[in-house]
Amino acid sequence: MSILFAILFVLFPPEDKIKIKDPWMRPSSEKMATALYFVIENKSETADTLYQVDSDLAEKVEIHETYSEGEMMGMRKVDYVVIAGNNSFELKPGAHHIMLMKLKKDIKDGDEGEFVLHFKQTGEIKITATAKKQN
Ligand SMILES: [Cu+2]
Repeated sequence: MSILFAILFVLFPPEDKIKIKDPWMRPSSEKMATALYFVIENKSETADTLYQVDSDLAEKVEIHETYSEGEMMGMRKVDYVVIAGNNSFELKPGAHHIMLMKLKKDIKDGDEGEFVLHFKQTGEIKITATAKKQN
């Protein structure tokens, strides 16, 4: 790191515009699916968009929403979620979630998993989620 850059970094630390709170996932088994949840806080004036999530835990990772049609509840893939400026967005059971499909290994209560969240404005954010049974 150059000295100039180091000085600039101290004077103007990068702002934490997007914060991820309370990431957790449900325990599950190899080859099965599970879901990841967290709260996205957007501290900036500008809206941001989560459009991709990467994980080594599963062969396929998608952003899902839950919907109801009459008595039927289902879930489906969405391309992104938008977090409005100065607002937060909660991924939670019965609502939006990150779907992990075809797990490469068992996820037991207390296990941790790393994820990379991709935002249009903020770029990449790495998080660690802990597996726990629903509270
Ligand atoms: Cu789903």
